[in-house]
Parts: sequence; structure tokens; C-alpha cells
Amino acid sequence: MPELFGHTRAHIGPRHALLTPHNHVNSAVPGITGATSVILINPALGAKFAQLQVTFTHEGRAAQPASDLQTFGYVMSGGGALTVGKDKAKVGPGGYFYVPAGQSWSLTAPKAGTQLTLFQKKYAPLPGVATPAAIIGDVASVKGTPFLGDPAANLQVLLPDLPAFDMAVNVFAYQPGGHLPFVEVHVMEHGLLMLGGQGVYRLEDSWYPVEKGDVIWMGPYCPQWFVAMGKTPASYLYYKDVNRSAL
Ligand code: UGY
Ligand code: MN
Repeated sequence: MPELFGHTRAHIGPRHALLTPHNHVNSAVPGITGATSVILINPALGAKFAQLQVTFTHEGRAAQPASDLQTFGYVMSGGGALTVGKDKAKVGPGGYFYVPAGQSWSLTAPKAGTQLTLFQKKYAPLPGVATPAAIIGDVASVKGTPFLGDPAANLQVLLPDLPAFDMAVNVFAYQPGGHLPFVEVHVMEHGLLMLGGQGVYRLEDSWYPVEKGDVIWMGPYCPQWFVAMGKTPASYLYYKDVNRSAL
């Protein structure tokens, strides 16, 4: 969608935000070289997590030391050599990794043009429950299920739904006309990246046309609903905080 000069589809509000690729401004992020990085969501917006997009240029490398942060990475395009703690793997488009708090990771020599989405959150340990182990996976090998029985809305859950995990990351794919069955209102936050297709996102009392590359932050209790529009399926990757007590 071309943007008319002086106009933007972006919206920044107290409970939700939409950012489009036309809005991106790079930040230098410690540990990431040979790349441009955009911090799309972080506590400055009101979020309790961060979402970044990294585009590697030449001899790119992203490396982060062990800390109290956990990181989920999703390869949008291209690929590279990944190290998570002691695990090593080659990752390509649709590859993903989960780095628990207390482990380091790096992605080296990615092909120029490689794009990575990162979600980062400070880990909230549960007394008596061990920190999760590292995970390296591929979306293509994750079985999807029809969301609440609807074959037009397919959900792939990329991390185990276990109490040790305080974050979830899923891929939602909709057939044209497929939609969320009702307007959700929930305490959990979302960070969302449109992976493909088009649709309309309702956020609070506004309806936004969205397409590939758009990013949405939904804060706690943001009313939310989506319908896929157009002739091709639409899909998005999203983060959610889960499995911790109310107070
Ligand atoms: O998991 C979810 O809360 C999901 N159904 N929300 C969303 O797609 N906006
Ligand atoms: Mn939701």
C-alpha cells in the first residue's frame, strides 16, 4: 500500500499500536552487527516485552550474552548458522528458536537480506519449576489445529504449553474470509507481525486495514478481532504472556 506524503497508517495509543514498514527507523542494538535493527515494541510503548526486526546486510551477526531475558527468534527470510547455548543448527525461512533465561545465543554469517523477528521478555520463574530448555524448530513441521473447530482459522503453537513457559508464540493462518470467532478482551498482551496476506484488525474501537510487514502491539484488555480479506490466505506470528498468577 503506497503512503501519501505526510500521511501514515501508524497509530500509537495507550492500549494498542500499529506500525507499518514505512515508519521504520533503525536503532543500534548491542551485539547486532552487519544489520539494521528496528525496535518495534518495548516498554516505552507500555509493553512488558520487546519486539525487534533485524535485517542483515553483509557479514551480519547477532549475538547476545546470557541474562535474565529469554528470547524467541523467527527467521522471516534467508538464514544462517545458529548457536543456542550448546546447540547448533542451520536455520532457514520459518526456522525459529527459543533461548531460555541464563543462556547465550548467536546467529552468524546470515545471507544478506536475512530477516529476523525477535521477541524478548524478562523471565518470571515459578518456584519449584525448572527453567525451560532451549528449542530450535521449524514452522513447517509444526502441526496446526483449527481454532475452536473452525477450519478457516488454523493455529500453530510454536512453544510447549507448560507452566515453565511464561510466554507463548503462535502462527495464526486464515483462509480468505476467515476470522476470529469473537472480539477477544483479555489480560494478556500481544506483539504481532503480519507474515502475509491482508485483512482488517479491530483494536479497541478502531478498524485497521493491515498487510504483510505490519506490526501490532495489543496491551492488556485491548478488544481485538481480525478478518482475512482478499483472495489469498493471511497469516500472522504473535507473542502472548501466559501461565502466571493474577497478582
Ligand atoms: O491467542 C490469542 O489470544 C489470539 N486468539 N489472539 C489474537 O489472534 N488476536
Ligand atoms: Mn488474543
